[in-house]
Amino acid sequence: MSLTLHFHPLASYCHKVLIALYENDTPFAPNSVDLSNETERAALLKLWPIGKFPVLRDDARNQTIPESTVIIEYLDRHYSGRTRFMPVDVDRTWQARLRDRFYDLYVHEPMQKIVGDRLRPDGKKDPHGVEEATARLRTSYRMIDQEMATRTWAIGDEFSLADCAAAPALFYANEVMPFGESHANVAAYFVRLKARPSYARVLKEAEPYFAMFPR
Ligand SMILES: N[C@@H](CCC(=O)N[C@@H](CS)C(=O)NCC(=O)O)C(=O)O
Repeated sequence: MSLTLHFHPLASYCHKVLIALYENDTPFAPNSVDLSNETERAALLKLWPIGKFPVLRDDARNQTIPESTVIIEYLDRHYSGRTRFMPVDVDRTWQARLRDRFYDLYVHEPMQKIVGDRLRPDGKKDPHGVEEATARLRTSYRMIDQEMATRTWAIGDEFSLADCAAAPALFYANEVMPFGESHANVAAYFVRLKARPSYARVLKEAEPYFAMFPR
């Protein structure tokens, strides 16, 4: 098999790439990495010294691709299928990239800040950072709620890279700061995402690991 995905079944950015792989039934070998295992961590660092997953290895093209957004763009170009993640229309392309950046930087990142703080030992917590992250999430929910009032998917009628980014970001953000009844359009969009077979499969496979999530 040409493609290997180095990932963890609970990791949100890995979910983003799994959605893209499952959308098109792209064949790949999954390699689950336990970062607390020194050998497995060293192997990941060898591939990508930053030490974060997902990382895609493509033996057929002799390429190692880190970063979820870049992996999805790579899959779209070299292993394309029925779902295209990057729209062909140039204006739709930048809109997909913008929404992808938005969900990564302004939903996923503050969510990770809040979750990460829960894992910090006493005396090393960062309440000010968590306050800033909470405020950022609040703004993002408001923006998403407005735009999803008239859209099915993140950029309109077609599922794209941006929806792969949105699903795991919203899933875990909702765990740390529920959308609530005041964000009905965010909640309805999230229901659509969860009903998408690719993401439903990701969540099902992650289920046995959810107990590891710091609630
Ligand atoms: N910008 C990266 C972020 C990847 C990332 O934050 N991955 C997390 C898992 S969701 C990770 O590897 N965490 C382990 C660590 O930072 O040590 C991407 O889009 O792939």
